[in-house]
This record gives sequence, structure tokens and C-alpha cells, in this order.
Amino acid sequence: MELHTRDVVVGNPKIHSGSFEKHPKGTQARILLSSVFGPYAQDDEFGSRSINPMELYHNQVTRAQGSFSLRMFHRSWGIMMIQANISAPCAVLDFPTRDDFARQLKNNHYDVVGITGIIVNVAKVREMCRMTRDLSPRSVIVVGGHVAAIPGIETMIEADFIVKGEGVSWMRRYLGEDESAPIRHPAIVSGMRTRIMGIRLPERKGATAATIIPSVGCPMGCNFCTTSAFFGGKGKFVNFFESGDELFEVMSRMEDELKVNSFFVMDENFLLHRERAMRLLELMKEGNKSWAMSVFASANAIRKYTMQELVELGVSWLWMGLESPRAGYSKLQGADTRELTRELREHGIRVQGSTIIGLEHHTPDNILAEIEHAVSHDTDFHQFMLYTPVPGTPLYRQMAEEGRLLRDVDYADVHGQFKFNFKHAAISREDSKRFLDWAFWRDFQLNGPSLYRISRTLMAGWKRYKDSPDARVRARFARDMGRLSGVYSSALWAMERQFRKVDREVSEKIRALRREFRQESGILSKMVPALLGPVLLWTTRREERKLARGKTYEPPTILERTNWVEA
Ligand code: B12
Ligand code: SF4
Repeated sequence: MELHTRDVVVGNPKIHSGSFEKHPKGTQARILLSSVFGPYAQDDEFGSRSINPMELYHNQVTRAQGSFSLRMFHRSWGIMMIQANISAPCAVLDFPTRDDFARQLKNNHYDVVGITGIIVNVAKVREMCRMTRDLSPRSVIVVGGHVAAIPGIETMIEADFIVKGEGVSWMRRYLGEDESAPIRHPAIVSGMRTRIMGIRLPERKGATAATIIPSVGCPMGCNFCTTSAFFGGKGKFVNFFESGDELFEVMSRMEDELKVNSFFVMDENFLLHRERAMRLLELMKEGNKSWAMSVFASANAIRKYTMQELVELGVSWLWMGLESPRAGYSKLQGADTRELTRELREHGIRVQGSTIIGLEHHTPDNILAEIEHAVSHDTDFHQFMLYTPVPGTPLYRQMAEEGRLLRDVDYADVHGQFKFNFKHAAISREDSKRFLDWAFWRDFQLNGPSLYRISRTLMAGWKRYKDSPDARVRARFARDMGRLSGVYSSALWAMERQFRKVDREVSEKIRALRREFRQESGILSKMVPALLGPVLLWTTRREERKLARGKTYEPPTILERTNWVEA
């Protein structure tokens, strides 16, 4: 069931995406929207890969950090978004097994079966289309998400519609609804089943941030960027919430519904839209909102703000591209990213750097220095990805024209965490993985566990802002300190001991930070580490043993229905 780049039969499309008549039952049609089936963290014939689990951090950020790796799952937001914006009866099935999916098709009659996937999932999408034809032959099959960007996808899967780009308006149009009606944002808890140091964190209402999706796509149009390309490319993107007012309204509703005061803002370049962000800040001040926000932003977009504006806006976590300055991406132009990172962290803003390995100018001679430059940013988290021409992007087209795409690479392996899928001028496919692994390892070795690094940034922010004249800012840092200082100190206690044998220097740094926590925090959190620390040390070591035995984690299957009346 492997699907290779060479399987594409260009020029023989069965379906032309976009041209269609609306569904005869309109909003009475019963819809199933499903993500691709698991389990994910294993090697199988449908394109699951143990190296590619359904986990953001463990997959591409903290994967070299062993039991200190942050592990959690994120729901499939695209289909949740579609479900929240149609009035037809709709079931979302997230992370099913193959059997779950089959059972759903057998036990219900769905008029429309929508499947979401990305490029690595194409063999699963193909299998799910096959299963739907077999078990529910009258259902219309609609496939959406980034998998639709594969050239010639029409010839690989048996679907009735393949939707490239934004899906809410497509589905509304298909059901005869008003596609330009305002977007209703679903209540999304950003992560679930969070684990670190061998324990699963309790899932209290309000403890986890809400995900907010203001837009999809990015107008910067970097040549390798698939999200930008999928929603129109350079200069284009789809805005769900145009103004700061709309965003404020959505966030206030989430605050009420989910009892949260922190938000994971899923917008590729949130800070690029300064007018919207500054209006949001104005409303936050008026409404006395002490919100925290995790955002993605490019360095040049961040530079449009003063540190004070960022802090007042509640930016507490920033995901920023740290491509080599020699790569010439306009999002970095003029930015000294090391200086910027240091400054952000001094203001209590956790920085998640993202660096591409295997850019065109990389050679075996310069790449180690480039990795060294990346890790010298000393970010709180660091994502590394291989330079990857992904179908649908300008880079992919360029590589295809130059005849540099490797034709025998399975799509399941085109995800940037394995090996090159193209011929690099200086670095071999095998070496690409070695350099990638080195980058993860070097970052961990030099900078220590991310949990230590975020504790350090929190401490810097707390010291700087505990007496801030802005009560909202003060409250935000006090909240984090109050809630986390006991837990962080305990984690630091365990980390310090765990690292004594491995790396004395890191252990010393952790110890120094632990002392600061002791000085700055209340009596309770001074006492907690003595009790909780040894427990965490024990769970950490137990987790190390489990991981060494090959333990992996899978997300739970979730079924959610809206506008549902039993048939
Ligand atoms: C959250 C996320 C994840 C979660 C997955 C959660 C899940 N349940 O699947 C985690 C962190 C686990 C993850 C993992 C990976 N991810 Co990811 N992920 C994202 C992220 C950041 C957000 C996705 C999202 O919700 N966007 C917002 C929603 C609204 O947009 P959307 O999903 O595109 O949906 C819209 C349309 O596509 C369309 N649509 C979607 N589905 C459907 C279905 C139907 C029927 C219809 C009609 C329309 C439709 O309508 C939606 C509304 O407009 C995106 C980046 C991004 N900004 O999108 C990357 C992204 C999707 N991931 C990507 C990749 C490469 C991966 C990994 C392979 C990464 C890796 N190597 O580490 C793994 C693969 C995991 C696996 N085993 O399958 C790439 C996909 C590239 C591609 N062209 O295929 C993206 C685009 C990031 C990037 N720029 O490289 N990911
Ligand atoms: S700035 Fe980031 S999100 Fe925007 S196009 Fe470039 S890589 Fe993509």
C-alpha cells in the first residue's frame, strides 16, 4: 500500500476539484467528518511511522529529550471548524482505529463522508475511501486538508470531491448554506493527555489553553511553506476574523465556555497583522483581560512591536522561524534573531525556535556551524525540520523542473523528520538524517531540558513584572508563578538529580534556578519539592525505562455529534 511520488499519473484526473452541484438533501444531509485512522506511532503498510507520532512536541521539537519530552495530542481542528459552521447533522470522528471507522459506516447512514488528511496520510485516505465505497456505497466521499495538494491525487484515491484550500466555505456551499456567513468558532481545548517526566497532567477545566484560529494561510509565501501555498500562496490567506473586535468577541466567548485565560493562537503569522493585534490589545485593556497568548510570528513581524506591547498583549509563547541568516528569507530581513530571542526571554516570553536543516547553501563543511548558531539562540524549545519540497509548494515545482525530486520516496516519509526527498547539491540523503538528529541532540545537550528552560523564562518574567504598573500583566505572571512554582521547583529538584550523572554543568544550572524559585515563591511551594520532587524523580526514571522498551503513546478516539437526531 505504499504510495510513491512516481504513482502520480498527471493529466488523467478523475475529478476536478471545485466544480460541483450542491448535495440534493442540502442541510438535511448527514455528514461524517473523520481524521485518518491510527495507531500512528508505529510502522505500518498505511504510512504510519514510529518516527512520526501524532504528537507535536515529541514528533518535531523535544523528541531527543527522553522522559523530559513534552507529550500531548491536538484535535483535528480543520474538521471541528467545519462541523461548527454547518447546520446539517454532523459527526466528527477523531483518531479512530480502522475498526472504529468501519463501525461508524456500518451502524449509521451517512450521506457525506468527509476525510481529512495531510500528505503523509495519503495511503490511509485511500484506504478510507475504499472502505467507504465498500461499506457505505451511497455516501458521497469528500477529501480535504493538505493531502489534496498532491499533484494527481485524483488518480490515487476514489473520492467524489477533493477540496483544495479552505473547507468551511466549500462545505457550506455544498450544503446550500450561506458561505459568507460569519464564522462560528468551536470551543477547542488546545492539547490533551499531556505527559512529562512520566506523569500525565490532570485535565482540569480551564487549565489548558483554548485554541483560536483567526486565519489560515500566510501572505509571506516562503518557497517551502505548505500552509502558505495551500491557501493561495504569496500575498494571500483566508481571514476568519478580520478585526480585533471580532477576535476579542471570540476569545471572550471561549473564556466563558472553557473557563480559560490563555489561548493558543493558530495563525501562521499572528503579529504580521498589527492593526488587528493592537485593536485587540485596546479591548483587552478596556475589558481588564489578563490573557496569555501563544502565537506564531516571523522575526520581522515581531520587530513591529515594542517589548512592552508584546507583554501587554499577553504574548507568553512565541514560535519563530530561525532559518539561517544566509538563506535570505524576507521574514528575517534585518533581524538579529539571537539578540531578539534573548530580549524576549528576559521579558518572560518563552521562545520556540524553528530551524531548517539542509538548506540549499548547507554543506557538510558548514552545517555543523549553522546548527551551532541555531542552538546558540538558547530558545525554550527548538524545532528542527529538514528542508523539504512538499507537493503544492513553489519549492516542489522548482525541484520537479530541475529534476531533483527523488522519485522512489514514499509520501509517508515526506514529513521533514526522516530523510531528504530530493537531491541536495552537497548533502546525501543518509547524511540529512544524521545532521537532523545531531541538531536535536546538540540542542538538548547544550541547553538542557525544555522544562528547565521555560521555568527559567518564567522566573525572568516574574522578576521583571511582579511589580508592573499594569495590573493585568502583574496578574498574569502572578498566576503562572502561583500555579506553577511548586510544580516547577519539584520538577527542577528531580531534574537536577537526574542530570548529575549525565551532565554536571546542566545540573548546576538547574540547581541555581531552583534556588531562585525558593527565594521568590511562597511557603507552600518551598515545601512541595521535598515531597513531590522524589516522586517525579521516580516517575522520570520509570518513564526512561518504558521508553527504552519502545513505549509509544496514541491519542484517544473521540466522537462528537452536532444537530444530531437519530435516524
Ligand atoms: C495541529 C497540527 C498538527 C497536529 C495534528 C493534529 C491532528 N489531529 O491531525 C500534530 C501536532 C500532531 C501534527 C503532526 C504533524 N504534522 Co501537522 N500541523 C498542524 C498545524 C499546526 C495546524 C493544523 C490546523 O488545525 N490548522 C487550522 C485548520 C483550520 O486548517 P486545516 O487543518 O488546513 O483545515 C482547513 C482546510 O485544510 C480544509 N480541510 C481540512 N480538512 C478537511 C476535510 C474536508 C472534508 C474538507 C472539505 C476540507 C478540509 O478546511 C479547513 C478549514 O479551512 C498545521 C499548520 C497549519 N497552520 O495548518 C500543521 C501541518 C498540517 N502539519 C504538517 C506536518 C508535515 C505534520 C507532521 C508530518 C509533522 C512532523 N513531521 O513532525 C506530523 C504528522 C502526524 C501524523 N502522523 O499524521 C504540515 C502538512 C504538510 C502537508 N502538505 O501535508 C502542516 C501544514 C505544517 C507545515 N506547514 O508544514 N500536526
Ligand atoms: S513566514 Fe512562516 S508561515 Fe509564513 S510563509 Fe514563511 S514559513 Fe510560511
